[in-house]
Amino acid sequence: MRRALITGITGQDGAYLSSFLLDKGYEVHGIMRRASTFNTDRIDHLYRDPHESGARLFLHYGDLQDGSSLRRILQKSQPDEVYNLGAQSHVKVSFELSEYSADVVGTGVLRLLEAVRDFTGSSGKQVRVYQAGSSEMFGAAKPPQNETTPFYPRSPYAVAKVAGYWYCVNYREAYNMFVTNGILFNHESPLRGETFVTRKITRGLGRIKKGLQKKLFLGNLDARRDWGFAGDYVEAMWMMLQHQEPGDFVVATGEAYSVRDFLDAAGEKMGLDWKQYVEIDPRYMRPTEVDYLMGDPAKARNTFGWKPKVTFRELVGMMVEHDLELAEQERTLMKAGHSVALRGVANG
Ligand code: NAP
Ligand code: G4F
Repeated sequence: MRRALITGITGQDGAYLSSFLLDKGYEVHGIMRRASTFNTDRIDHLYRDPHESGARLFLHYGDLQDGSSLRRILQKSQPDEVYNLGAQSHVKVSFELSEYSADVVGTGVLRLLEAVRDFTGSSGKQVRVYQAGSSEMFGAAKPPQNETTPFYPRSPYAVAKVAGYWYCVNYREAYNMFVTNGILFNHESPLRGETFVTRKITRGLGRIKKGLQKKLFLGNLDARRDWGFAGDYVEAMWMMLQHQEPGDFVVATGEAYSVRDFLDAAGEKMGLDWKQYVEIDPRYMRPTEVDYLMGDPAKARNTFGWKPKVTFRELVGMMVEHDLELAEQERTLMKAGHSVALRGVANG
């Protein structure tokens, strides 16, 4: 049985990737952070008590800021493949938590690569590493962006991702390690964090539709992104590690839409004129914005045959449906006298 270790298993991609690898017959190990509240909602449905026979998903406390935890977990889990998805992944928040973001997103990659290098040395086991690179690394570079486009990062998060990218290239060349950089453009789903713009929109409009919220406050509506479905993108991560050689691969749909386009599509699907409810709040603007990301995924398509399955409209539709249902559940709880979560406080 092949074994995979995933950092960031409790995040959106971690949940989709775990499910994908379990379906492929893998034993999956995940690194989770200790938190004072439960942070495993996205993977609870995949988890079985390890005392039960047949359990194939195992969770370990660890942190990308703590190299010794990474080393211990590598020894325990003996993985064939490591997927480094852990990150403080919110671009706007990285302007506020800049040193912390640099440490987790940039230096965290170095800690993990060092731990894998030593693990390979002591165990003799060849490990394949996937690094979650980002289209944010292209930042202000002109679209369409591909593997040869020079990076021009525009946030502490993006600068740290560029550092992580180059650590990976360096370890590949210096130690002949199998380390692959995925350069993934934005990918969304009903499991997307609620402070990223797509989910903020489907969640906000869903709550407005059900009478739970009056306004939705957003930032720059003109930014354009290449939005795909997270379920399709985790398949690309896996395909990259099955390819005979490591490399750097852009994963994108090749189409871009503005935040305004997303609002139009979500509003239409909900039967709601979003213009009546959306207001601009400057606190959601970024000190340096990334205006236009649109990827060219030709290399991934030609090298290992990956292409996206879910269209933009289907993606919006699936998120809208999910969040209307969630808002309906909240309304039911409210009617029964329960308090519902305060939204819009987080700086998203
Ligand atoms: P996400 O939902 O924000 O999940 C991030 C994960 O990282 C969570 O499991 C989080 O744990 C964990 N994490 C945070 N700090 C950590 C630390 N110090 N040590 C270990 N784990 C830590 O992000 P995502 O959307 O799944 O993205 C996965 C990866 O792809 C990230 O590296 C992101 O930067 C990158 N990426 C994402 C996209 C996208 O559009 N989604 C595009 C390109 C690249 P908690 O649950 O405890 O917070
Ligand atoms: O949804 P976003 O926060 O995603 P962003 O900044 O593109 O970053 C995401 O994708 C990256 C890949 O390109 C990942 F690496 C990263 O980890 C993350 O997953 O913002 C998208 C756009 C931005 O231009 C932002 O300024 O939407 C604009 N926006 C407008 N109003 C807003 C808002 N973004 C957020 N989060 N909240 C708003 O109210």
